[in-house]
Amino acid sequence: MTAPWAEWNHILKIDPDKELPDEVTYGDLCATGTDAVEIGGTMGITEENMAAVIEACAEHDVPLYQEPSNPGVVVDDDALDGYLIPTVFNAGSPFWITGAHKEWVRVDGDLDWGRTWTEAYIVMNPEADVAQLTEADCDLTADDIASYAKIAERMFGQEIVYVEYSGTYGEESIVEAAREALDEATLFYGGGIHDYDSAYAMANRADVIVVGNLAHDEGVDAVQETVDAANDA
Ligand code: 1GP
Repeated sequence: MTAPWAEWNHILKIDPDKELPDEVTYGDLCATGTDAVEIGGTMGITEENMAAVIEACAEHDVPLYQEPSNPGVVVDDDALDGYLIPTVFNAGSPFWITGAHKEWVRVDGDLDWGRTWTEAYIVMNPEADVAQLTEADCDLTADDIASYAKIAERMFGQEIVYVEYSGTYGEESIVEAAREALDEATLFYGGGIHDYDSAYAMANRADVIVVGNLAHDEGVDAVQETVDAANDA
């Protein structure tokens, strides 16, 4: 079976801890033509705010994934197409590589494995909450990135490699290094995409671009531009 993300160009990531601009609804965002909505964030995430966003998006016709930041916020909901679970390859603490995952399985028992996948994150913006929380080593060269991408795919069988610059626009050469290292895995890029041009540039380098803050800061038209760019690239 082909993985769903093999056909995607664009993901809209909605952070349940952040407000939407006035007049913007989850329905408007789901209707931008994004290929999937991923619900997740690093700080301030609770089962309640996760569930509220899932419920708001579930009425709309868009693939819906939860990206839990820790086992305590996982929501069991049939409206979800699945769970995309981060594992941070350059984390300083093993908790964020396999530890949180082990706890989830220990506490919850049998997961719905048919709907559960991992994303091999390489976190690159040291200022981002995700970098600080996971104590990520972001001082990495293009060779380091290529090597992480390669081991993710070849040694650890990861189907998704995610170059994450959350909050800032990344180095295009770094994303290219990941691209060149991968044969089969799907490359996600996220961070600082804020308009058509930035979306187009990264969509030419990654398989899938992830747009987050823009939805909360600017709203629907800005997100729409990035969907158009991802599909044009
Ligand atoms: C965050 O990669 C996503 O996990 C998107 O980043 O919020 O900077 O768009 P931005």
